[in-house]
Amino acid sequence: MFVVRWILGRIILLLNFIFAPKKRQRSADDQQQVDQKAQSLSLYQYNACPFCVKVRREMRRQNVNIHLVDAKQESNKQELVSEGGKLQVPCLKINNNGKVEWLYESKAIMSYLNTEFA
Ligand SMILES: N[C@@H](CCC(=O)N[C@@H](CS)C(=O)NCC(=O)O)C(=O)O
Repeated sequence: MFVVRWILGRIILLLNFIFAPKKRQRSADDQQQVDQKAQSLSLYQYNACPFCVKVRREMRRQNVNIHLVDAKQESNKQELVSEGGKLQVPCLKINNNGKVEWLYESKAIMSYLNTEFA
């Protein structure tokens, strides 16, 4: 089972690489604003999880550089469970001027990115 999942994960990563979406273009000023806004966000994720790949593709589409946190690493995993509430990726950590919100579900995260950055 582990091997099958590993192989499927590599196939997803390969397809994602080959069919990478086109990055949205902005003026340098607009991009700087987007980059600044994105500093308040972190995406807890696994590299080969299909739901995480979907969100990362949306990030690329929107040209938003969000800090990626590997939730396989024990300390990150513990932080996600204790502060977010459960071990599920992708999860977007949103820091609203010190008020932290944990957004689960790939669809909800993609819709958040669309609303905030489109
Ligand atoms: N409905 C969720 C599904 C997310 C999901 O199933 N994530 C899996 C990884 S692909 C997970 O977090 N599993 C928990 C674990 O690995 O312990 C979404 O769309 O984000």
